[in-house]
Amino acid sequence: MRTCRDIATQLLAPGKGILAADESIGTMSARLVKAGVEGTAENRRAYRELLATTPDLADGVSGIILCDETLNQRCGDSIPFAEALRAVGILPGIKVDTGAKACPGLPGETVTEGLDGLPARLAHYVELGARFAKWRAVYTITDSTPTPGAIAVNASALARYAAACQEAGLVPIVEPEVVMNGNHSQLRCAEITAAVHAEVRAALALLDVDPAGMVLKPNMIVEGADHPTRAVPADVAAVTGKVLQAWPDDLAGVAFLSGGQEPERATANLAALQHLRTPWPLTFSFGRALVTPALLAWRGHADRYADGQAALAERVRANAAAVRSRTELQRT
Ligand code: 5MM
Repeated sequence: MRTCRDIATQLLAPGKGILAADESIGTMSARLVKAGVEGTAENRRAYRELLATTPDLADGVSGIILCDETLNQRCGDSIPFAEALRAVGILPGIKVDTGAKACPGLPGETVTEGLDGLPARLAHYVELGARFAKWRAVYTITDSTPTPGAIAVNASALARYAAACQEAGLVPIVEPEVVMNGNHSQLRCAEITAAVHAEVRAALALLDVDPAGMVLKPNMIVEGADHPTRAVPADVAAVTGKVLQAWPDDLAGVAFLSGGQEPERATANLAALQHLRTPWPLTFSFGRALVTPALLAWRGHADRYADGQAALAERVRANAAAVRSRTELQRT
């Protein structure tokens, strides 16, 4: 358990966050194609190499979440990705779920799969150099969802994943994501997220998952993407803080997902969250809010490689600065 606690401490190093670059092959290919780049294994590898080799990335990034494909690929000069990251002081992580799949008995809802054979896969990922893992459960808000059944089965799977990770010496990132799709209010997002978290906490406790050896990756509490008004950062922080306060004091830390917010809004909300007095650090584990500007600046052009890296560096700098502001705020 000591190992997980130590790794979690490194992941949550002051002033740093986590880069989620673990899009599945289908998602990554679709995003490349949308940016005008062919969705091939080599282009997915080249794009991840662009991200991972961004100069001074370790100044603001403690860990990068990869997918299975990338963990088995090499940076251009033949070094496996995990080794290349560790050489620059970044912890390699691995997404170990196999995706949100239609849940039998719950029409229109999903359960995240990947538990079959998980201990053996985790042992293999440790051999490949991974030090932490990620599993994402997905909850969609409609008038009738998420149902208690979807909340229960996903919590159970998250807990079994987290317990297996800690037994394997990998820090589990536990990601229950209430997605922004829909026109729901911020209040409804808060109610649903609180219910989801309560079930996840209970499931983790039943399997004796050590809070100090895990990272919670929640959504910020915002209104649905189609809602007519937008909560300002101070409100997002206040409501998110209320939902999070039920987590135990010895939780290693909270690393938010960006969830489809524009990059600047995610950063502004992250900065506002630093005003909360919480027993755990609050940082970022953004995917799209960090990498979309980089992909759009690069678009597969060799002569725009540095532009892509500069775009990522700028988003990392802004989010790391937001997180660092906590130290100053807590001194006052
Ligand atoms: C990077 O995207 C991750 C994997 O997505 P798929 O398996 O669906 O392709 C995703 O889990 C991501 O880590 C989180 O949603 C956080 O990313 P955002 O973009 O919400 O910050």
